[in-house]
Amino acid sequence: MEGQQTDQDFSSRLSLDPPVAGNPICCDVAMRQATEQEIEMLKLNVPDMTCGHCASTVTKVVKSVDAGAEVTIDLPAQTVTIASAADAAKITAAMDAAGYPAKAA
Ligand SMILES: [Cu+2]
Repeated sequence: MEGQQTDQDFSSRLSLDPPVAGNPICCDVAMRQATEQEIEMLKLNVPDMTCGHCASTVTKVVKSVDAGAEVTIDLPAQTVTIASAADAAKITAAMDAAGYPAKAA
């Protein structure tokens, strides 16, 4: 019977799709909004970055501006590649203040 079939489909769909504890809809929306922000790739030349300690300081400085930033450091080339939704000027200003002036690579 057609009605019965529909009921079965509905209940099996429910059992396959339980509500996920700790992951309410509101968080899902927040996540989606975060990923929809414009992520810009920023490649900077940081001549004062000379060792691993500098590299970790630079990473911390960038992450203090945008905790979600992806920071890739090429120490021999003294470049930092940053994927961030934050304003590039804010990032370079923070690096400057920390003693690591940067310019576009
Ligand atoms: Cu250093």
